Amino acid sequence: MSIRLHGYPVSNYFNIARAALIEKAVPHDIVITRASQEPEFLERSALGKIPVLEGPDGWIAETVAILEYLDDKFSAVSLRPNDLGTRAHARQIVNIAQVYVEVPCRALFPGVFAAGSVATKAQADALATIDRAVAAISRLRREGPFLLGDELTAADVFGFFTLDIAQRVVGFLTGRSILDEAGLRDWFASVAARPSTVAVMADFLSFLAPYLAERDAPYRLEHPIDA
Ligand SMILES: N[C@@H](CCC(=O)N[C@@H](CS)C(=O)NCC(=O)O)C(=O)O
Repeated sequence: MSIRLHGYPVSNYFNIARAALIEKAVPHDIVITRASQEPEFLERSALGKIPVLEGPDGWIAETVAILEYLDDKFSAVSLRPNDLGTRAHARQIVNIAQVYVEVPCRALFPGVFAAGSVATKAQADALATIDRAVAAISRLRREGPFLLGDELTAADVFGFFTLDIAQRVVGFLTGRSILDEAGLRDWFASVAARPSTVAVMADFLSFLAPYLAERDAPYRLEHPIDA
């Protein structure tokens, strides 16, 4: 049975899983699906979230689980380094990116990617958590084009699509560039140039415009500090 990735190209998590499939050269199909709480979808994705992967071993949701499954199932190109210390650092960066960048950043989405707002204190707390996490990722970075040196790892794929969204959100709200402040711009450019990223970002941008219009969102694609 072939691999099918269900999700929507505006989703940073969907984009991570999709970029990993491309990097790993795993043949796959994309099924455009929105998150849903319908009973039928909850059978496939227990929280009703996207992405969810359909394959010979069943349905798998949660992006970290999808990435690890793909590396276990299709090991020819691995996004997990062989060196155990490096592997643990890659996992550490993925965790920091998800818990301390993506989650607080998502709390800011209502005032950026929708016509809502976020209380001043909640916004300040989220921004402080994001700043601390981006500084931590920068501190863990090693010399080379990728976060952990010369080899692309899951930390780069997860980090890129997480920091892309965070850069847009923080930039829109404050005018600051977290990539430049953390000295991560050259790393970001290395990952942005990969064919996997180019393909995934092309769909992200074309799906984002109608998504923003649908929600009457204040965010504009041509924001000056966007990558
Ligand atoms: N922890 C999940 C997060 C996935 C997630 O939040 N997906 C969003 C789209 S970017 C979603 O499905 N949101 C709908 C919802 O939360 O009900 C993962 O790693 O895949």
